Amino acid sequence: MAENSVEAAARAIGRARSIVVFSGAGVSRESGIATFRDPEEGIWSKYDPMEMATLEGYVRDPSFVWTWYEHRFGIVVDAEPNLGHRAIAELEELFPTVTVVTQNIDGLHQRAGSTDVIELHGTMHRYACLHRKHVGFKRDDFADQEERPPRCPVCGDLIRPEVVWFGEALPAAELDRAQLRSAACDAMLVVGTSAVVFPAAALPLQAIHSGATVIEVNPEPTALSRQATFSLRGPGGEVLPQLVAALQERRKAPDG
Ligand code: BJW
Repeated sequence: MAENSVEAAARAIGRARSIVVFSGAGVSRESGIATFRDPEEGIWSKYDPMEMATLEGYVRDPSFVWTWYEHRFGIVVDAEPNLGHRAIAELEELFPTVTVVTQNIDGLHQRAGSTDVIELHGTMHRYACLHRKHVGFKRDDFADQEERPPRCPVCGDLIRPEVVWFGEALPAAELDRAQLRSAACDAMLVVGTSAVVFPAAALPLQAIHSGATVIEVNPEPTALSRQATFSLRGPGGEVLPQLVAALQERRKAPDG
């Protein structure tokens, strides 16, 4: 078992060239955005995922689900990237290739300055028609409609957020690229995810299988913890800046 200290983790990845950051809801927790599976405050402790995050649930009660996403959209636009997001963006100054593969739909990695972000579960900043045949709509595209949820300007079907619900395929190009990056990276940071939702949760397993150093950052143990090379226990907003600082120190050292 590796020594689970920030310094030991920084030492292990100091010479890496290609880094993948695989993130989940926990990385945005310190920006005031709820996670899904926290037993008390998680979204799924208050709402039934089969009602709120499936196509069938949306068709059953579009108005209810739309209003819920509008509420969550309001929280996200008022939120700011936190120290964890910013530390992840700073990794681009330390390593030649940094790809952020996120399950989050909030856009906070991009707002923090990360330039290569793969959104595996879509984004709440774009909209699609019900079966995602027509995608990439902005709010302005249906601002003149009174009906809520609005209708697709192309096919007339219900508009929905361009996110991935249970039972739906992940965007193929994004998943392909995430799999390629995960299989080829030297190191992966797994931050703020319970690692239970597939196929996304297979990416760290792919990285481990390919021989990458995998560092988990999470206040709680997860499905992945036993297999990770390092498990750094604590919130992303504390641990990630410490890790970046340790990496910067190593760069300054003569043998770094
Ligand atoms: C902190 C912190 C701090 C707290 N700092 N950390 C194989 C086995 C079993 C089931 C399946 C399987 N393959 C597929 C399935 C079915 C299903 C699935 O995985 N179910 C499992 C739950 C059992 N998967 C799917 O349905 C997927 N689709 C699919 O497989 O399609 C197949 C297909 C192919 C071809 C054609 C058609 C179909 C789709 C999954 C979509 C998930 N969607 C959601 C909602 C998105 C939209 C929205 O937000 O409204 O995505 S569900 C929700 O879970 C959301 C998240 O992205 C995802 C993952 O959650 P995440 O990010 O890990 O959050 P939490 O809350 O679980 O964890 C937070 C963590 O943070 C915790 O560990 C905390 O400790 C930690 N934390 N504070 C750092 N400050």
